[in-house]
Amino acid sequence: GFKATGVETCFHDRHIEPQILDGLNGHNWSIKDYEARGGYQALKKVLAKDGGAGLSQDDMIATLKESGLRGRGGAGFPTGLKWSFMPRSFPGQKYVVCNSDEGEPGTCKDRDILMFNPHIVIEGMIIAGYTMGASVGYNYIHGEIFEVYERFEAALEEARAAGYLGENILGSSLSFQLHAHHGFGAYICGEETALLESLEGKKGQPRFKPPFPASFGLYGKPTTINNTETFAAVPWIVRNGGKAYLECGKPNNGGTKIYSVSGDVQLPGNYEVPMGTPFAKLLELAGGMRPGRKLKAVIPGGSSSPVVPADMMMECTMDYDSIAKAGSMLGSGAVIVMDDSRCMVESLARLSYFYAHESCGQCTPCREGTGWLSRVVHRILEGQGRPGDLELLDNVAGNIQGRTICALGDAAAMPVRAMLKHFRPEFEALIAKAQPPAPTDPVLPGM
Ligand code: L3W
Ligand code: SF4
Repeated sequence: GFKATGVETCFHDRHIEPQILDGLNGHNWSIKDYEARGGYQALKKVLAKDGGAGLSQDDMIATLKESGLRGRGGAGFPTGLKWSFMPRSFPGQKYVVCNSDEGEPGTCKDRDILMFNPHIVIEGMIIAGYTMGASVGYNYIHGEIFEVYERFEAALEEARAAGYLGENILGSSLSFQLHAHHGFGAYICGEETALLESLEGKKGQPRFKPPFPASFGLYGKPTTINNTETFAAVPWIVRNGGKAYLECGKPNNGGTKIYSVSGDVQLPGNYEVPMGTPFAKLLELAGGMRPGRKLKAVIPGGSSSPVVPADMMMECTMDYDSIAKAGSMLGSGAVIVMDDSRCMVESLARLSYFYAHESCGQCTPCREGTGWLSRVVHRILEGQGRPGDLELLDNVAGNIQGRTICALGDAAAMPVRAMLKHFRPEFEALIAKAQPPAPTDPVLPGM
């Protein structure tokens, strides 16, 4: 069973309260409960409804830049910088979009944020609308978690009834409409431009970038897209200040981060801990390894991030910079833990099948290459590997990487290369034991 944990945040000698998953600590998701915990105070602070001076759009951008908040969906792009890209003087409609199309294997944090603390996302999005002058927002929710969509719809109803959404919010000049939309489970619709296409009612296929959504987004209008957890971080930052958020984490890696810890641990679940928490500490929070088992490797940031062997991982802290130094990516924070019972060929076979299945087929290197990767890894697993297969895998991966429209191609190629780099002997051993395939045509004696 996967458990949704409130958080156990202790970092060296400091105790840091959960900022996003606080809704799990004996509270419920409703607006009353959220308000009792300080909910919508950030919006009131921005709009100067708390007797304060309010925060201008420039103040908001400066606060976010100071906070060190980086995008929680996978790329880690600085949020303050992204929000500053939105053209201020654009005369037409602008949009704010929340990417809740959580589909990365291993990732299941946005689902819990929306289920247990939906108003924190709504509040973050209203503040985003205010900051960027966008009066309409959409939350695109993964299609396979319909109960989450229903929960978010219910929270929207509450927020409208309380006057936090709609025209003249809390009697101010701010207007912001927010709508929920659910997809149908295609992984590629989590890519921001495919998401926009899907939201427009078209087939979810990525667009070429540039232009980036900030200049050409939804219906061709300036649009800012952030991950659910990124919006959810904003109210705390507004209430406590950018500096306080930065100091929760480490330089260039501000705040807390939710890690979905899965695989061979005793207490799989979502854990919100400060950026820079040692991996060893996170592993301990997740109950450690199963009895009698040793850590073999970790995929630290969802299936798209390269695997890291145990000894390297135990040296890492959980933040963008430390994981990058280990040759991987923090990604969306899905920490897949593998013990010494795992076969790396089997793990890679499952991953490569996923990417072949989810490729949208738009570009040849990805459409054809992901299929080749999957088939070759599967034949090695099934005892049909051939000499030269590992070179073939590396060659195909190299011909995908950097040659596609979107990051799915890289995401399929990088894990293959990392597995071959760190666990090559496992692949070689299976190929050395391989039996030649049974002939498909009957061969008559003497022919
Ligand atoms: C304006 C520029 N905007 C960049 C914006 C851009 C985007 C953000 C990051 O991939 C990764 C991928 C997956 N002017 C800009 C600009 N932007 N330059 O900044 O952009 P980018 O291209 O670095 O990344 P991306 O295409 O958003 C995201 C990896 O995340 N991943 C996937 C996770 C999946 C989930 C999920 O299922 N929920 O999170 C995990 O590792 O492989 O590398 O907004 O527009 N000059
Ligand atoms: Fe589609 Fe793959 Fe090309 Fe992305 S890289 S646009 S998923 S074919």
